[in-house]
Amino acid sequence: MAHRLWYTSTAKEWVEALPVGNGRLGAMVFGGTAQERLQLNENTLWSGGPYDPVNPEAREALPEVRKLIFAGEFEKASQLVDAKVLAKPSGQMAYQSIGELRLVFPGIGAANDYRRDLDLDGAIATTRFSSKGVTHLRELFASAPDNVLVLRLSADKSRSVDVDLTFRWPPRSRPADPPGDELKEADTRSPSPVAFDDSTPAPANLIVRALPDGDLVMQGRNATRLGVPGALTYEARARVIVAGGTRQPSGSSIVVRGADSVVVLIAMATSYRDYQRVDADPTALNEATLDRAASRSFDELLARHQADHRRLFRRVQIDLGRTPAAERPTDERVRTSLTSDDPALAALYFQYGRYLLIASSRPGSQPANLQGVWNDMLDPPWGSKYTININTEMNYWPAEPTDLGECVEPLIAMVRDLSITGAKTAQAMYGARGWVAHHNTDLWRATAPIDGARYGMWPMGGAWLCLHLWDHYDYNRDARYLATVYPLLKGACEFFLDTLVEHPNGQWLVTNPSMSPENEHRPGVAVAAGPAMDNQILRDLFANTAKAARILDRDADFVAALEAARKRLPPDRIGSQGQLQEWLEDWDANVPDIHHRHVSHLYGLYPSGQISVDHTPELAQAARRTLEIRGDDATGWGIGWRLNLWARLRDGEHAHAVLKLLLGPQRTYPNLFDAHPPFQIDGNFGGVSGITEMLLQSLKSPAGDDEVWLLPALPKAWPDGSITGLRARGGLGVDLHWQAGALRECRLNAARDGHWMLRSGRSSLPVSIKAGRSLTIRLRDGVLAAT
Ligand code: FUC
Repeated sequence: MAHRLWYTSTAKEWVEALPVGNGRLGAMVFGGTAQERLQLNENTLWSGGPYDPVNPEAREALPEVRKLIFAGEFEKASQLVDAKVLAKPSGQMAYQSIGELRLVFPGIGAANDYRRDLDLDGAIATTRFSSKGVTHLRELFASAPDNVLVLRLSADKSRSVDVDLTFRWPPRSRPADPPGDELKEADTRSPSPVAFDDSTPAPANLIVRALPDGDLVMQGRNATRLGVPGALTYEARARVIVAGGTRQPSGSSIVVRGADSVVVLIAMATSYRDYQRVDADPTALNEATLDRAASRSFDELLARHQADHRRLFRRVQIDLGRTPAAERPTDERVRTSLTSDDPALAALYFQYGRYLLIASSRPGSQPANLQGVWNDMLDPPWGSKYTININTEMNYWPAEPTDLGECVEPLIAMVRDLSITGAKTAQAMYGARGWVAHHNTDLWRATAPIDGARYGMWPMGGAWLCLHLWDHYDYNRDARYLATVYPLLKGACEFFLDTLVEHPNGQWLVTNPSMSPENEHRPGVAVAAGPAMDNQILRDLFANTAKAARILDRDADFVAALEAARKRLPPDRIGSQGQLQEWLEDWDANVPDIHHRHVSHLYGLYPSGQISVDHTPELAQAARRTLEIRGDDATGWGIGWRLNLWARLRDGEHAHAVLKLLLGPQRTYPNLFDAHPPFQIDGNFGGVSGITEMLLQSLKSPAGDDEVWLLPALPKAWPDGSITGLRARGGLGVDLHWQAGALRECRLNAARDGHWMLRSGRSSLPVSIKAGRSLTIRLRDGVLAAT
């Protein structure tokens, strides 16, 4: 089924422009007619250079901080963390836009029959309009196999393409924000991007020029930030290939006249090799890339790109039904989505999210950051970095279930780096073995706590990321892969074996200092010992690592130590309001913000499966109570998380109401980017996993069996539909078709031998399937049966 975003007018703001990306490179296209902008990104262009911000004073201060926390002196503990424990600098580096390619089309007058669109299946953005009797067509895609952006300008009359091209640095910056706080949307949206903004002077050392041989280049140096000197050089290079017509360099522009068509190949690179080495040669890289790409025709480049994209994208197909609302332009659908009946918008959002993950996270690229790979600023909100107390994890929630496991590779590679930088932090700050990462990281893999005690004093970021390493195994069960990440899991555990401390009750082992991200339990104070989320994450980390050791037949003593520690982690507790307690003490009713966006203590329900309607009904009920008290409305990602949680509670109607909020104009921009606000991509990805969780859940029973829930939270609004190509743990492919609100047929395709417990409503059916075989299941009178 064709999934397209489409519009009848030019983008007026960045959040109306359309994204293309190949993991490494990103571009936003505005669809201007007489003037066009491609806002450009390269995923290693961040400020600063290799640095290690660990504060050596921390080690001495931490025992005192622990004491203060156990004594209930939270304000003092928080002040001591601010004074002695935070990293130096206490902020990290920011992801930078490289700038833009500007195109001016001198011959173009008033445009009619205007349309621009993004075809998610073809991964190509197109602008089409006519002016003075000529129809103009502009196509843009980002090729992973050829590592370039490809733009073609053409017209239906020969010799009709006249264009001046030049590069320009990013047009604007923003004042820095107080860390962690919510931003005002007005501070973060571009004024009128299609009209060029020339207000910012060129950064020092920036060069833009047109070379006589036809390349346009922009070269520069990244920014210094927080005293960390900019250590990267970068280059954007466009090769302008003209059919018919003339091409002339002119100062910092290339001037094309009377062409039949123009193909512009854009390569971008920096001197970044890895988080320690910055000696790559961007010019040599770009020249080689462009020479290779220019040896292929546009059609060949497009065919290679689309084959590559479709290999991933087409694995999953979704149909949630179609109403007349689906005939309208995308921006209108978003504007009216709160009141319209438009199930196809949810399907479009689902496939758009998969498109965005494919476009922002590919083997060899950086992981998707807070904005994927798309950022038009030098100083974007929260540095557009990796916030690993929810946001980065959420980015990867849909990857395994929607069969984009390859896209997780950059995340795994980042954790590998963090295990090295984080080992230094563990040693220097805590005197501990293993490795630790706090609530944020960046291109340079900084791992020490930043921003302030109430945001950063949380040693669990690396441990949470380890769940993704494990899930990548669990969806595929490839022991060779598991052996490659086992040392990372083990190192993450070692840190906690060394730093968990005995609670004054003499029973529990708890984290201290820590916090429940980023919620204050009294005004201005978040530091605490053993918040619920930490215990839940550690239960998963210890159990998964012990399982991995057993599978790999290693480290029996270590497994015993993990199991002993795991038994002493505090259990989840139910508080006086019937809610799941966020902390060891029942503070929930008196916190400054009972509607806080984070729902950290519900990690146990989703993404983890420790809490479930079947196996821990009281805790599931308490989680529901917490969600009711917290309320549905939140930031974009906050709503995205709530969606997944309501799906796990198997409440399809509530999940659907939350999804509507997410798709509403407050939380979704005209280009379907998620609005925190401002734009933050995690909500897009949380939305995809939430829709998936409504249709299929892959869980573990306490005995360790793989349970597969079919249509666990199907809402009335989607009576008929299908989704094919989803994946469940253990290498199981799942296709679902439903009718009149009930399962019609489920086809299971096993990639490896396995046993699964299928569940639907009150019915369950154990199945065993051999690798490469399929099985078809039907629901008859509410009972699952193999056909
Ligand atoms: C966390 C969240 C904020 C924001 C930031 C990037 O600090 O609490 O809402 O998403 O990350």
